[in-house]
Amino acid sequence: VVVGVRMWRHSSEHMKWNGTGSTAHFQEIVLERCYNYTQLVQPELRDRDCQKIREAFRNAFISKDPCSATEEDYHPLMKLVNPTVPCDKTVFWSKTKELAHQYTKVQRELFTLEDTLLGYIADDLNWCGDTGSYEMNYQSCPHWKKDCSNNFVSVFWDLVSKRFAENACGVVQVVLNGSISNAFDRKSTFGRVEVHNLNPMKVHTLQAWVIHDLGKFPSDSCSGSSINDLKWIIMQRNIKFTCQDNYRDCGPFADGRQPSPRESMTSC
Ligand code: N1C
Repeated sequence: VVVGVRMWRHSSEHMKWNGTGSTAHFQEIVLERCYNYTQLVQPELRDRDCQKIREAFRNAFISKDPCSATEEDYHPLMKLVNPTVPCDKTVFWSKTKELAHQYTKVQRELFTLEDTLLGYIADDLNWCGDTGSYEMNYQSCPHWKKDCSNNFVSVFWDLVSKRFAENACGVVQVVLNGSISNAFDRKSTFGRVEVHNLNPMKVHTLQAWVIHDLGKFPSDSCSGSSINDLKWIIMQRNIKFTCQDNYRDCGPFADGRQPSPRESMTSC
């Protein structure tokens, strides 16, 4: 009887939510990434218990209403993994994920959140369960906008982003996208969570890099109003702010004169 009821529940709840379902083989991926990270990427973490981490991750959301996630659900998992990024080595990003990851791949001593254990494990994965079931829901998960913002994936990223920012120290960097109109967005995880959780007692400078796609005209820069917003928030928090554009002006001069080929070669 019990089996029958569960099968019926399953098929009728097929497309309950508007977001993508849990990533296939979620448990195996979590375990494999954990081993990979703790043994190869950061062997200093070699004594972490990956089975325990996988279990704590699963227990955070399994059998629970996927729209009632809280930070507390993740506390047992957070206890197993504390963030350990050395001072001056933290890199935040917003709408520049690939670029920031390429940067830390070359500058091996720098860390984005995905270069820390929990970020590495969860990157690009999706997960949710269902009330009264021990299974994950591979069909659909809540969409943060169309269903609920307190879903387990959003709550996870907000929490790990908060901890990542709280633990930063020294000079911290952020890679922002100069090819969109608001390089700094107050509603992004960076603008909403990380900026406000930097500890001014530990972080003395935020260094922003505004990078635009090669060949595209830049839509925002260090002198734009969104970066000015960021500068203002940071300075009010008693943290020093610096900003660097990668954009070198190869267009006409301010008076409209076109640069000579020689001028474009030397000034671009
Ligand atoms: O909203 P964002 O960027 O500004 O978030 C990026 C910011 C980074 O500095 C990270 O430390 O917040 C942290 N972070 C992640 O590391 C991360 N990995 C994957 C935040 N979100 C992360 N994701 C997923 O991408 C997550 O589902 C979230 O909603 C998006 C945010 O990407 P964004 O808007 O480009």
